[in-house]
Amino acid sequence: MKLTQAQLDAHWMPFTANQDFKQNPRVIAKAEGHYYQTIDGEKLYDSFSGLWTSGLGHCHPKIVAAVQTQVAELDFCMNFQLGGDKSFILAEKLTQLAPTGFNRCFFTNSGSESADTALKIALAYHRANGAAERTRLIGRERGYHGVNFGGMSVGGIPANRKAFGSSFINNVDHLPHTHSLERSAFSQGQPQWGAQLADDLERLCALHDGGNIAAVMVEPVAGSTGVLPPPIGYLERLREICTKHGILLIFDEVITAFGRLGESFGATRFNVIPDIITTAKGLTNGVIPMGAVLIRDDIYEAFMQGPAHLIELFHGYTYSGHPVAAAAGIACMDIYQEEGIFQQARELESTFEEAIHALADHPKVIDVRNFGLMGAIEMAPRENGPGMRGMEVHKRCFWEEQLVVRNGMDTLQFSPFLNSKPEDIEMTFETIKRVLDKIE
Ligand code: PXG
Repeated sequence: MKLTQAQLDAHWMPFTANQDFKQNPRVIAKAEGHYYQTIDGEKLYDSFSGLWTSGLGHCHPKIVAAVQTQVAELDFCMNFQLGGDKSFILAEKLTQLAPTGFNRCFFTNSGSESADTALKIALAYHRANGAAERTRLIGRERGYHGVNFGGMSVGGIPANRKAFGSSFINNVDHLPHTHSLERSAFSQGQPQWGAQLADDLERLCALHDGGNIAAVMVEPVAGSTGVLPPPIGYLERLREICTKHGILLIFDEVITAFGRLGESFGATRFNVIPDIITTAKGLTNGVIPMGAVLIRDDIYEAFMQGPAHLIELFHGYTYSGHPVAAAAGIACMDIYQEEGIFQQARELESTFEEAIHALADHPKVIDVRNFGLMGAIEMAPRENGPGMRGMEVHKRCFWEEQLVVRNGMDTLQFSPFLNSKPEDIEMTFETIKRVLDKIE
């Protein structure tokens, strides 16, 4: 069924060029496995697994069944001073998957809420621990931690700062981002250059006194700003400096958790263990919105010292631990384990790396980056319009090649399914090459 113009116009779409979209809308009606189906019945391969969300493929029958059963059994439950059974079951499964010592989990509904929850826990932890002066937060240029005020402030997205920066939270500083076209373009995996950029944290500790800093938040691999793998040794150095100054290290693993890096978490892949981990997306395979913040035991314990009848952390969402989302999460954790999904993803890495780097010598391409099953192809911007080339690739792939491709300005981003067929990964980049050859 076609949508009417009134229906299209009524929806103010997120992170979308609404005026352009509504002239020629790209509307999806169904999905199955690795394919979308448009409202006109056209089948399209999804090279972005949803929005980094759906690594197991769309409409996975086991998740669908779990959701269907749950919604008929317990649709909603007040989660304050009461609790639906499924959230506890999921919490235990998550903590079993998490690095050793992370035995506590706080539920949210999105990556943005996970980021703000983690920042609030960090601030409240220091206060509970007798260090209320630790209030400064450190993020990183090109960091993305969602759209709420905490995450935007700690994030390093220029467009957010331009539009909303006047109302950001105080006491935030930023480390430099780690990307250098001059020094590390076309790196396969982690760049050799750049570990020393972590030393900027020492400079900030000298400036503000490390004892005033609450937390540092980074993505182990920056995702939405174009896939920036950490230079070799960089995360280790951040961990070292945080430990030295008693600063909490928060990994935003909204993209990197649950197999995207061939392991349960980026933390385990890099063998750098933070103090707090934020997640969302792959937690439910994108089926029902949900996020989770994983917390080290000693941080949780610091809160559990007051009178037993009082609320220890004054925070929560109406839908924290929503039973239907939790049921989807439980099904996902079971599938990840039973089907050996993280191992499958790990085994696809070399195919992916080879296929994406085949575009490296294309004249329009100025960088190719990859780590795990995250990848980006950066194209030179057109002189008369940065972002136009990327958008044209997205549209041509959609209309002419039956391929959904994500672009952020002139950078194409790839998030193949964790259970992709190798030939589909190869097809994706052959298609991209064909389109790059065609466009200006
Ligand atoms: N942290 C990270 C690392 C993310 O990637 C969020 C937090 C926010 O999550 P929610 O669920 O509130 O959107 C994200 C979201 C892209 C793209 O094109 C990625 C995201 C959002 C929009 C675009 O890569 N990731």
